[in-house]
Amino acid sequence: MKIGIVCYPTFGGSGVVATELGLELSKRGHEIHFITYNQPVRLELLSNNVHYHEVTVPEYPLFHYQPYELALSSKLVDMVKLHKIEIVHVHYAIPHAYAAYMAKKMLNEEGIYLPIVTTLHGTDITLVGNHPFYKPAVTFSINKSDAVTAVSKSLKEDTLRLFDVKNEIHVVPNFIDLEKYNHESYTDCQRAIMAKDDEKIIAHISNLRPVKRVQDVISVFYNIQKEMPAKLMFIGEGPEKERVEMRCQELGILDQVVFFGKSNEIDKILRFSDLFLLTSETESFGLAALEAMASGVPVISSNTGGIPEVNVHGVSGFLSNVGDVADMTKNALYILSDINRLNQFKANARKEALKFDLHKIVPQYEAIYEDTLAKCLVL
Ligand code: GMT
Repeated sequence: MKIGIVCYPTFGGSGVVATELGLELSKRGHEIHFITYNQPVRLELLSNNVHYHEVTVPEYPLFHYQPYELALSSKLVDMVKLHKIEIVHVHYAIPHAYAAYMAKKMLNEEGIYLPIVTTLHGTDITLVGNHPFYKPAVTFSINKSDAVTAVSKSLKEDTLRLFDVKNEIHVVPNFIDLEKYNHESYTDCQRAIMAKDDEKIIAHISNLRPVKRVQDVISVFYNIQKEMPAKLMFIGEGPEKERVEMRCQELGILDQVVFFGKSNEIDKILRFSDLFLLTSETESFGLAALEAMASGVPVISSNTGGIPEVNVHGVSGFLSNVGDVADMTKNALYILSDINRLNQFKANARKEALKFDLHKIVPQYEAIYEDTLAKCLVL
């Protein structure tokens, strides 16, 4: 199949999933066309089967806001015609599903039918999409898609509760390339760069938006390091970073926290981590928790949204109510304080991650594309 993929090209989870999906589909023989405003961060190599088409929005003094949707829908029309793209898969409803629908209508005028698959990722439904400014357009775009998927059961339920959706929503969970997190080649001397032998390594990865409640990460880590030597690997950039740095300084733990910024070496950092913290207010899936689990890192998380579908309480880690720092600390210390118990949780985490093996999940998307194309041919 010739498949167009529209996504945010950033470090956010939806962009990562879209990129990994495109790469795996290309290995499975499909021709993939990424259409977005930058080359996706995890898309290192382009090949015969993987193409990238940049959407540019020309500056004009009259524009107070640059009309990205307009540029995207025009680019989609051009690329579909030029490369004979058969189906477009958009990740994150805003504004991608809307722009794809406009492209579809334009192509219809020329007798070309373009099926659209929309994947809902989380904040496009639970935070931003639900805002009255966007809700009518998001509802419309979901209902006009030829197929809709959500990355967890919880997100499907949220979508049905918050929007007047007429379409069926298929749950296709996020996935992981387990090979990438199989770290036989990394040596212990690389651990020494991050921490001393007796220090436990705690990790957090996010885009540091308020929804991630990163101050809770700092509070839990502060409590842990009072009980045992520990270091915090803090990975990501975002609006909360400065406040986090200031708080670490106030608490006197700045030298125990390593700020990595945006990193392409997450797998290496996770390889040596003992515990992963995900304290979000809301989280439709929690891809970062799955990446940690695939690396054999147990997860201490909040029990919100789709996280319980990934992190299994008492098996791969523990779940606590949002903001319950005391319970998160108790659970973290329970895992970290006994080496046999820690090793058991590490093994469990890796085992739970196997459920999300990309070889099991990617064929589900292929089946949706095939069904959608077949359905559209009949129309
Ligand atoms: O919240 C983020 O970190 C970014 C956001 C995105 O769309 O880029 O993540 C959402 O999609 C991810 C991939 O499906 C999910 O793993 C995240 O849980 C989800 N974030 C939220 O729901 C807050």
